[in-house]
Amino acid sequence: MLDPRTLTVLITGATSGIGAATARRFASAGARVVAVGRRAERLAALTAEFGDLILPLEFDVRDEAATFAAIASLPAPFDAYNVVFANAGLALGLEPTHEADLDDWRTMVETNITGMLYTVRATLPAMVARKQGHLVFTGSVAGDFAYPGANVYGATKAFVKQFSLNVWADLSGSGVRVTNIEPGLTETEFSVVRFAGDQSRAEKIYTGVDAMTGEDIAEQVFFACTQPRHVNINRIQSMAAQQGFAALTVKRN
Ligand code: NDP
Ligand code: 8X3
Repeated sequence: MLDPRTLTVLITGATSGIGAATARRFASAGARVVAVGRRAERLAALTAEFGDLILPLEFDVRDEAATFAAIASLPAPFDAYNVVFANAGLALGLEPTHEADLDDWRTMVETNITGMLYTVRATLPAMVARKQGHLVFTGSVAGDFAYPGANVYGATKAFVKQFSLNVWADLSGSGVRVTNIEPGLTETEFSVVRFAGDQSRAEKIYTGVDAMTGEDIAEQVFFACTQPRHVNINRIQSMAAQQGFAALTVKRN
């Protein structure tokens, strides 16, 4: 196992849910963490908790110039990051394709795909040059399995899945590893965001089911990143134990 104290982990979406839990998991184990998000007060809380192990970095992943400038501004020793967790993302709405909001679609594509690509392009060259690193993505079961209302969200996660495999095709043998984490139902702020702040609708998603937590997923990221350097974990797909596959539907006359 790799000593986590040798890791400097850059995490997008570190202000909430899976990213925040992952920041805490690594910092608790003595790793340095570059914590990225837009909500500065959440980043400040992480810094207050872990002190010098955290470097807060505030930018919107959809902003290409801000992303590149923020990464270029990293001071030593945080500039020697050797794990990048491209995790920031969101779902908006659950309407069928013919009723979905075009602005919601645009925001999901710009965050989950385009923003993720900016993060990768801004960080990866340095890890390749150092011949050491690890690129971790947050995909989703929604990238593999269809469900009503997932239309563009699920498609963005299918992009993440195939992109991660293609990046690995480029990088195997380079010293930089690639992993796609593909969670199912995980209780975070995800549903509050999906339903535009409607707390009671969000709560219903997790009612009567023991959903996974951000901490559960953080443990998977930690596992993948602390494997010995000769091991690459390509994908980790997980579901809540009460979750399953929907049967193929038949809409009868
Ligand atoms: P949360 O809503 O709790 O966290 C989302 C994080 O993404 C926040 O830290 C938010 O930070 C950040 N973020 C969103 N948009 C931007 C942006 N434009 N710029 C920078 N940061 C941004 O949800 P989760 O923790 O659940 O989501 C994390 C990832 O996990 C997402 O990619 C999601 O699709 C994926 N996922 C979630 C599952 C679930 O059931 N919860 C299951 C499978 C995958 P801030 O608002 O401060 O900028
Ligand atoms: C989040 C999981 O099933 O809500 O990616 O789409 S799901």
